[in-house]
Amino acid sequence: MAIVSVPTQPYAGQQPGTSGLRKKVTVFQQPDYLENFVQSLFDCLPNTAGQTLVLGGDGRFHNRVAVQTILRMAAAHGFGRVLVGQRGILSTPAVSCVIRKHHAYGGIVLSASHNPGGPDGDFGIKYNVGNGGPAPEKLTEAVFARTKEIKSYRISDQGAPDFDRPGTHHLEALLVEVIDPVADYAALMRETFDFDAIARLFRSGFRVRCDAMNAVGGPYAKAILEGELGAPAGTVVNAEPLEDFGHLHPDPNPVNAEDLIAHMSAADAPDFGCATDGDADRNMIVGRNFPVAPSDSLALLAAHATVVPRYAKGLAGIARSMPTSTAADRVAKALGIACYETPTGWKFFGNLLDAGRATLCGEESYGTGSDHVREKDGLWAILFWLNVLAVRGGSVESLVRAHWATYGRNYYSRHDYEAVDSAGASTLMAELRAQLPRLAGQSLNGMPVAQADDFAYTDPVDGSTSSKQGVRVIFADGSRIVFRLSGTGTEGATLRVYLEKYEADPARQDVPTQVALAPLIDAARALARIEQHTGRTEPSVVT
Ligand code: VG1
Ligand code: CO
Repeated sequence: MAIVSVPTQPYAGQQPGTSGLRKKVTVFQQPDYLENFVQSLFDCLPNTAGQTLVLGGDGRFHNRVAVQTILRMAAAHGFGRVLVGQRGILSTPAVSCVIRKHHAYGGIVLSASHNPGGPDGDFGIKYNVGNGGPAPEKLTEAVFARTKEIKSYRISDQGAPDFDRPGTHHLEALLVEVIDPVADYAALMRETFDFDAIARLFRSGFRVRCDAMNAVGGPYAKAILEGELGAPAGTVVNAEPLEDFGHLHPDPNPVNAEDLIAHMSAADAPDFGCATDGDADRNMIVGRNFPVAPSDSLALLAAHATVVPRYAKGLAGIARSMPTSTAADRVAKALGIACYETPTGWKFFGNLLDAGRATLCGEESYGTGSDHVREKDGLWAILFWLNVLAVRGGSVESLVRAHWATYGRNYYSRHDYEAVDSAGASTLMAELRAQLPRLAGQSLNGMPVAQADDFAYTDPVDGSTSSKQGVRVIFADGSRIVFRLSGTGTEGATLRVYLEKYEADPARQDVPTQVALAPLIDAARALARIEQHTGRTEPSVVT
């Protein structure tokens, strides 16, 4: 058995986006495509000799092949140990948890998250650093630069060991430990939440429907909700991770999780509905006939955080991504704690969490998390809600309405124009940017603009800067329109338009969201000339 050096040619465009390198499966199946990227990554990681790497994925098509390749490459690179999830399975938050608990050097997550899977779907690879969080931009840019000049990669010519059963194997000098994907994560949840209170809630007859969408959240939700907390068998549905997610699109929003929405609108609806995405870092919360906006969820969890044992002493601060609604800012203000506004993507929360400046973080895209790991965490958010409901009583809807009555309601929606022509989308953004200097002081659709800019961020901890993170138009009453292009799509470009309007008066908090936002929607379409640039009169997805 030997380590061999294989000559290779660079591939163009191996550029990590918002959340790792994400491409069609067919792209990843090209000869040496994954190998080139992994070698480029390893080349950018200093002092890995003898270190521990964590490895797993969401079980989608190509996951197993990729695990085998990466094990053989880790063995050729001098790592001491790889902790690999049994059957190649580890959710994104579980990778983060395992890295931290075992003081690993870093970890690799094989997932294209909420993108569709299967042979015609997407695949992805993300690298997480020693704090358990996504690689910072400095590292992902270095890896991309390296992919352009790679000439060879190193790999063991030995076959990868069996990772379907627990056990320990040697591959060259590398120790491969097959770990239970759930155990460390379940232990962390047990330390975080009041499991007795949640178990009592289930014993009282409280009914939950948890839709894992045939993705990686299933084993975690089954073990914890049904196994540990005593929820009846069948509480978790679509619980087996399938290579093609059973043709579901594991993107938990009211559009893609329509089956859950239908169950939650039925006459005999359960008390609480929830879903997780492909890699189980996202969550959707639904009450009876009542989907909760992710931005509201972050604000509400922050407001009730002290009922959770881990946060009993209060929060250090809250962080949200820029397009996320300002509902959390109002809670932070009331609590007298800091609120940070970061660019889109979880990597920007890492420093704030490490420095103890923020405890809870969230994004409008169904992502919520805290300092318990360095990723957003779907099941954690579900358990947080159950803990709050168990202690506070009431229903999902009554909790949200009480929140609005106290803090006001931030009407919120995101309009996605998916798979549009890339050149048109770039021109649209360029035209918007060109208009920025003269927008402030003007009125759009009768609404005076207070501020218009291209969001730039300086990390308060390490001083690093990120510019061009999204065009935002802020109106005099605090309403906002944000425009940005997605960094996770694999077809053409996706334009995201984020819309937000604040309403303090409880008598006006019950308008349908799209109606409440209509003047902003019209203003956004006209300002960005969306139809002219994309050819679309309507968004493809509204959440
Ligand atoms: C999207 C979301 C962003 C999220 C990212 C990764 O990015 O908008 O909030 O952090 O996906 O989520 P973009 O660039 O397409 O807007 V996941 O669940 O893929 O790790
Ligand atoms: Co995800």
